[in-house]
Amino acid sequence: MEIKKMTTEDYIKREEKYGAHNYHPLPVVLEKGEGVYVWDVEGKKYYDFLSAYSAVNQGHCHPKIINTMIEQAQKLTLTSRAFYNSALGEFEEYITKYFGYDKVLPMNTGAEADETALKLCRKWAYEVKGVPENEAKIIVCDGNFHGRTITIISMSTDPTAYKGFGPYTPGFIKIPYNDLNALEEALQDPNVAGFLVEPIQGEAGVYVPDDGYLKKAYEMCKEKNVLFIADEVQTGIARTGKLLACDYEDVRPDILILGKALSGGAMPISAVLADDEIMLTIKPGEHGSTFGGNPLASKVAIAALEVVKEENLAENAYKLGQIFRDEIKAIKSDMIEEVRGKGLLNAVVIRPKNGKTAWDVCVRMKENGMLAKPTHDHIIRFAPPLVINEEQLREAIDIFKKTMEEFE
Ligand code: IF1
Repeated sequence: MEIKKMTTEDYIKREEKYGAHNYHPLPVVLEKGEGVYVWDVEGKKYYDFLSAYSAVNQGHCHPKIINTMIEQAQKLTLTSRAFYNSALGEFEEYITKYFGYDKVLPMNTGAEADETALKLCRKWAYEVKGVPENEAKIIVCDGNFHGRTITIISMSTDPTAYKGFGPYTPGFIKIPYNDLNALEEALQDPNVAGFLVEPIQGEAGVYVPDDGYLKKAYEMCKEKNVLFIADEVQTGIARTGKLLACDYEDVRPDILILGKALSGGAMPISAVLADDEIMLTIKPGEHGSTFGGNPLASKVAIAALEVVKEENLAENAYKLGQIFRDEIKAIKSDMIEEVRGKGLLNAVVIRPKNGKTAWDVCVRMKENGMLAKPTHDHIIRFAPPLVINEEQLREAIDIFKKTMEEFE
């Protein structure tokens, strides 16, 4: 029998037929990755400028991370937390010293880590702050993205995220992002326990708040005995040119939420960091996860964090991010409306032309050997693995430049 090689079209059709339609991917089918590159099933090579939404900051299949993974996978992968395992404590000590917190609570996905932070905040409100039972409120920002669970979409102001999934979890106050007056007003409520914020709003379209916003917001929270909770799932782990985006303003969140690049993309690993006063309000049996803190994840996360330091990824992101924005701003195209971002988390706002939108730009860019994904119709996010070097970055910028010329 003749075996016919599957085409890109075949792969896409199979997913369409058997998979839920909760995504609309670019028409490219990837099968291999290394560093800043990925290859599709037809052997075509691309620059990856999405990095799995900033999960592969360390580059695809980083040898140190993968070797650690293989080694641990052959030894012990999962015990559940019913027993101790020999790797978890090592991870806990490593990550708490790395970020400077008393304790860590390990989970798997970003959404779970956000949920964990919300539970911690509420528990702290009742046991430490003295908020009356079931009255705690948490302030969140319009345009936020923290994941897909029912409680998290209850905080969302994006109908695509929440519509049709009610009833919603109560207890949230929504205020405009980057608006200190609105925060001041919301903080007047004595039952407010926390302020949950992304230091840069990713999904909303890479919105960078004004300088000083995070610092001032933090100080205002302190004044009212309210926890400052930073969702650094996307911005953390060197993406924005510092280890944490909050580092730009010397803000140390009371609760720090990490995910994505905590594993370098090898597996889902997330974590919540806080000091004892907060973390110890959750007692045995009150929270957890079958996979959270598993030995495989523990070893992989240590390796992934080591790579960030060993390869100076924050410094590289800082330096190359500057070059990226300067070069993109210098491109003469009436389709480029705005360039914004920090480090290697950047967005280009696309002005539609002759009916061509950000989606068409991304499809053409794919044909030219570079992958990025539009968000909200008119924004393209550019977030390459942080192991990218200047020569590779400039080559990718040239691909974007050439692509824009094709729309002239
Ligand atoms: C999808 C965006 C990125 C996040 C922040 C928590 C989570 C995320 C700040 C939840 C997840 C993702 C999920 C992904 C798209 C994506 C995304 F476009 F929505 F904004 F990264 F840019 N906090 N972000 O950004 O983490 O549970 O997914 O592990 O397809 O939904 P998760």
